[in-house]
Amino acid sequence: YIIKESRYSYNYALNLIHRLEKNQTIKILIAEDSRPTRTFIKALLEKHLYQVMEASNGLEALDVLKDNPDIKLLITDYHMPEMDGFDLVRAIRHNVDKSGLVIIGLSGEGKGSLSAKFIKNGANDFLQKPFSHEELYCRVMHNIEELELIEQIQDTANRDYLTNLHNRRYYFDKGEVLYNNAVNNDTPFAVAMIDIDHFKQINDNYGHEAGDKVLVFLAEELRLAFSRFVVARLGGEEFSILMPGLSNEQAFTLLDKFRGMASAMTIDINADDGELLNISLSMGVTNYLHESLDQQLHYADQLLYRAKEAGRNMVVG
Ligand code: GH3
Ligand code: MG
Ligand code: MG
Ligand code: MG
Ligand code: MG
Repeated sequence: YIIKESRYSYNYALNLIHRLEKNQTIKILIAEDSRPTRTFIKALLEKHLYQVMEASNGLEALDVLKDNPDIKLLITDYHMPEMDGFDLVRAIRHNVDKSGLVIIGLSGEGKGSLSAKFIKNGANDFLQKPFSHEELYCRVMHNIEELELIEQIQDTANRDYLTNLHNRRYYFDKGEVLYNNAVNNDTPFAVAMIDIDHFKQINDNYGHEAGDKVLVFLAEELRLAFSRFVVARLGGEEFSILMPGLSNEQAFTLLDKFRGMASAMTIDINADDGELLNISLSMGVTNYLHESLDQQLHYADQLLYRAKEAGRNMVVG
């Protein structure tokens, strides 16, 4: 099948194989009042393993989009009853930008100016009727590839290059939303600060690369143990975890369990003599809602400092 379809392009074949491997279905919505046109486009896209949904006008399309936030691409006609293509695009762009949902406008025969208007109203691209199979596939694939590239870039911008944990930028963006939720709903919101004890000694004794290996190792353990929560590397050997919904006691229990586990871990830094490293962690945790996330983090940091003063390898909450 792939070989048959790959007459379109080598890239296209790779893209199909990739999607098959990941067992990934991409959802596309078609808003078009002409049933034959809708059915025609649907059949073509389904051949290429896209999951296709249908709407017969703009209002219906908005409903389908609301119920299916994972739709990646909308193909919309211009002339439709109830709500036309331009109004639909404008309504969508109120909330979702071009990297959130790709929109391809369909304009009728001989109406070139509609294409420009689709773009002006916020569509990513357009197709002029009548279009060939190849034209449809190329536009759809090209736009989805672009969307995936943007998603990759956004993800890279939100991650720490060494550990691949979330970075400060993501932490504070997401944290602000979670913090405001907790304030508005009067729900608990625990914030933890975690710092490796005497980390400088590891660098001094075994080299910076060994230090990096410890950071990568610990980051992976944190990611696994706290997968339900936002885990970020805020800098150096300092990590923070946002735990919405957890009381101070619940958070303390989880963190102390992790602290105990971490102190028992042996880390292979590929030392010449095969030596394995041990580390310990100090932590501060608070779920008292301060006037901002920043303030709460600052308070968690003060508790962390107390853990250091009291002898390290300890959680203070
Ligand atoms: P404490 O128990 O008081 O936290 O002592 P510490 O030595 O862990 O703390 P200190 O703040 O004195 O030193 C932190 C060290 O972390 C210093 C810095 O060189 C090192 N560091 C920061 N970022 C990185 C990194 O990305 N890789 C490595 N290998 N080291 C780093
Ligand atoms: Mg129409
Ligand atoms: Mg320090
Ligand atoms: Mg430290
Ligand atoms: Mg530190």
